Amino acid sequence: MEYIKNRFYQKASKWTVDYQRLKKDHSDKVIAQVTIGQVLTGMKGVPSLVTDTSKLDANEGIRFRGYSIPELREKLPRLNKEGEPLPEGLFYLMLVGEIPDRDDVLNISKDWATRSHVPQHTFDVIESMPRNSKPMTQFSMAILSMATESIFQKAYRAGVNKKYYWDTTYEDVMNLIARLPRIAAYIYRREFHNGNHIEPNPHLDWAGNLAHMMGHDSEEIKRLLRLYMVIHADHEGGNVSAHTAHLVGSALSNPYYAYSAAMLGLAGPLHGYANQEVINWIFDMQKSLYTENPTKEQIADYCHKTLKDGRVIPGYGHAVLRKTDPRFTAQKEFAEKYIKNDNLINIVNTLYEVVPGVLKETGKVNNPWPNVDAYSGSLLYHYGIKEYTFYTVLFGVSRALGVLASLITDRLYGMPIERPTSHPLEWYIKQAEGTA
Ligand code: HAX
Repeated sequence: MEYIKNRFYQKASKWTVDYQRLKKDHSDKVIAQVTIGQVLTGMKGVPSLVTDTSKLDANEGIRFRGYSIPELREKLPRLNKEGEPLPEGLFYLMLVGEIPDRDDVLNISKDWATRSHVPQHTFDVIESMPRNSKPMTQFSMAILSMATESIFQKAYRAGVNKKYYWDTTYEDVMNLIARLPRIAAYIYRREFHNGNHIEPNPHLDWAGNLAHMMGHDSEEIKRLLRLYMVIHADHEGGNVSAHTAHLVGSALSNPYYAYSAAMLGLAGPLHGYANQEVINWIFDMQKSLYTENPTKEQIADYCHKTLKDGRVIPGYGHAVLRKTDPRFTAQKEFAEKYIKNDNLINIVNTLYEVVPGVLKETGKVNNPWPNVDAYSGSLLYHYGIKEYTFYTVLFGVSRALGVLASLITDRLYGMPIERPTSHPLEWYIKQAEGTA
């Protein structure tokens, strides 16, 4: 599969020249000012990262190398006419910067199948963890345990020239992505199917094989997981999981370390764990209202109660977006096309009518609209993946595509260790008062 690596290198070498030229000739150019408000609210809007794979617009949502989600669903190769695009194609697009043809995508599927062997000690690490370890803990630990396999780390220790760091990073990234479905499915089957594991099928695509190894072999679930893996793959560079992978990777930690750390960020309830919280919260609502079919008014009351209790409504709001997340819309359209009358999906749709108004009433929520996590759980649940404490792992499998593609370019560009400046609170107070 050398040709994809070579194609990436041809394209990315030109970007590297731009990166180095910008650094050399324009380092003094001022591009933004930073306010105290930005420092105190999570550095929102501070341009400080270089990420080529995707860009998030507050109103329009995500574009991957310039393509919106509807455009990707139209243009990326798929296995059959009716299906969803293969995530392999999105990975190629994010890495190389061009829409791949069908052969490129099938070749990546094959390449990942040949790289997908998970070392036995990784399964042993998973097995050694108590049954009450959260699936995301197991997932992150399993990824970390594979650092023994890092080709980058071995090459670094052997004294490889820094201009070749990207090459072994590429190999690690391809191996790591290839193995994630097996690891995720293993954790799932251990946790929810008495350790009755299912071997991979090397003839299946990456997402199809994940569904197969989880024991959900229908074409419908495979189609859903392909969509799921595409829409969760990247969200520019500043979100917690992407930023963590970049930050840890900037110390030249190997890709297994960087991605294991990223997964611990994704596991937080304000980030990827929100996809579990949504379902949990809806079930709590049904229990507390003694009905499976709450009315619009009951749902609105429950939302008010959640806010009164000092909690967030999961699946709503975003640090950057200011409109309905197109990843939410893609899933809603999928449900409208394929699913007739599902109770949980009906509730998710009613929430969409109710929650934005409730959040607007607070006067403080900057984005009252739903994000990707508001819909995803209800679709998985509908197709029989009901074990919602596992949902963030599926998000984690997908997120690898974007952030690890970025890690390869980080290394090719020769990005330095990341090291922003911090000050004591007193320093900011003096700045505000003009007494510094
Ligand atoms: N419910 C209740 N209050 C909310 C809220 C929500 N869904 N979204 C924001 N707020 C509150 C914030 O907690 C904050 O309150 P305080 O001033 O009292 O601290 C205020 O509104 C302003 O916050 P913001 O500027 O609108 O939002 P942030 O950028 O600080 O946070 C979050 C963005 C996504 C973390 C936030 O909207 C949230 O907590 N949402 C619910 C959890 C969620 O769905 N997370 C997933 C986000 C998408 C993602 O990363 N997926 O992986």
